[in-house]
Amino acid sequence: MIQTIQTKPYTDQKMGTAGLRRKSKVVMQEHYIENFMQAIFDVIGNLKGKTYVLGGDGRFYNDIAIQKIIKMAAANGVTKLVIGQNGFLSTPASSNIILKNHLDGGFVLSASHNPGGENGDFGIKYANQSGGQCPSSVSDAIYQRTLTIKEFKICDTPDVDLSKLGHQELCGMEIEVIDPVTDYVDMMENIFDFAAIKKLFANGFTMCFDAMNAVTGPYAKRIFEDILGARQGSVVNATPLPDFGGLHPDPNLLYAKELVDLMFSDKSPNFGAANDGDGDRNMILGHKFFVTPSDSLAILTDNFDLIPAYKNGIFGVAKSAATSTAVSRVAKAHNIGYYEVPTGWKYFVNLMDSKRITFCGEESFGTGSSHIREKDGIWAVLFWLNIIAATGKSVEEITREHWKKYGRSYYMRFDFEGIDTVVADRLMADLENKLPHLNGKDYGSYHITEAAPFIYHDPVDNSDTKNGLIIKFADGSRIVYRLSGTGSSGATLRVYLEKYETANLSEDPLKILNDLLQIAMEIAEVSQRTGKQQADVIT
Ligand code: VG1
Ligand code: CO
Repeated sequence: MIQTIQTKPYTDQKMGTAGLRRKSKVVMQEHYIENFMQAIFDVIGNLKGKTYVLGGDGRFYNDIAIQKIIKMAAANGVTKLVIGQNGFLSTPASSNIILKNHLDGGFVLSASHNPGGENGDFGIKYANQSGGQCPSSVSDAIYQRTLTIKEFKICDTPDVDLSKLGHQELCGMEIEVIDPVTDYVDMMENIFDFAAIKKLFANGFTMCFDAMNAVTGPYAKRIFEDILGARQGSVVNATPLPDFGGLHPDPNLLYAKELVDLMFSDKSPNFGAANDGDGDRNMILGHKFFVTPSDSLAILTDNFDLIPAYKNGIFGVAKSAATSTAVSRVAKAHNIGYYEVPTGWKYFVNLMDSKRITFCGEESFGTGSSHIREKDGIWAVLFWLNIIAATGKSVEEITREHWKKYGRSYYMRFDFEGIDTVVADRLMADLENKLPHLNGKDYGSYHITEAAPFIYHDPVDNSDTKNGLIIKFADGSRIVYRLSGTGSSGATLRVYLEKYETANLSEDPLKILNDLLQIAMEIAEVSQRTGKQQADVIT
């Protein structure tokens, strides 16, 4: 029943910021998934005795890819797979299952916040026993293996019925189909004060959670409506659909438009939130009010003592270099450790495992803690609800009080998409060469104090990673440039801007950051090189 099938290597199977992410049509090519999975199995080596978790965000091709992976795992000698019912599992739920059951790792079939469908994107994230995505040393070895792959192993059997909960067997491998929601809900109940949040809803508090037709619908319905008592219908777009119902499941001001329009209307609910395709990202909104992810991380960290699971104290906090420095001031005030890492959640894993940090976050709508080794969308929403329940304050009041106490980091990200990769690579290389000459230069009232690539030295495994270029100014302002590692075609240049203010706390961020934007465009010659006068996406 086990077949060995000859294959030819693909040369484009290098993982990016978060696993392998490609156009669906690329992934649908003959043996594409098979080659990639065989390379992973080959690099892991002896699979006897090993158990992995498997599931996805339900996007187009999830059902086909999952059957291929099951049959290949069996043929390669994996002892057991734990699979979410109907092939569904959010990224945070998957990480929890690995940690809770001490599994050897897992696979999440998702291109996260990228659009789905036949003309959209597909992806695979590979986590190891840490519960987080494998480190670069492992993904590099897997990529090398994909370049020389000649054959793969697969069981020639009918498809597995993934709708049926419980145990089955395939080619000598054990399969356990589980409810994807239960364990995750248990974990959340053990972290937050559910009684206080229940009381909040019982007293008439209203919310809208937009699951964007992706994987978090069933989790959100169970937690917010069934358990916490938010009124029925509080969770919208709650059924996972293969094409996300045409939505782009990226929870930001541009793509979560339905929710944003509602929250900025006169009759908005008290609280609004959205998650991305695989449930690891979050956006937080109040009535006519948006919380930047960088501020959210700072606010959650500052309020750790309101949450049952953290009230006895936290280790440090970490952020990606591109994220605003808002949380650094909170870390200083609470006298806890503070780390800046490259973009990508895998860089937080060593810091959590070594108890250096409890909380971490990225500007890209990702926040999380050491309860798992991925960012966690619903966790962030519950954290906000718990703070609101404990303080009786609104999202806007909580945020404004935070700014009053710590000052405000005005922050925006500008994405220039679909750039020719050669043009983008040259822009970054030329800019890097120019950086040493920028030190000490003045642009209007902005004085450059430091211009250098961002290099991270991991204190645990001693690896060094270069990620992006940073220009710092005398007043604390920063410009960060980097190329995206999650796109599926062309290059995306991300330009991140930050300016710290202690007095002007209620300005329009674009007004505050406009001079810096012009400086950022000029220094990198963005318009001349890309032909773009302005960014395609601003968040
Ligand atoms: C983007 C974000 C990064 C995030 C990554 C994965 O990467 O900027 O912060 O960790 O997506 O998010 P990049 O390389 O395109 O900037 V998810 O929700 O895909 O797992
Ligand atoms: Co995601």
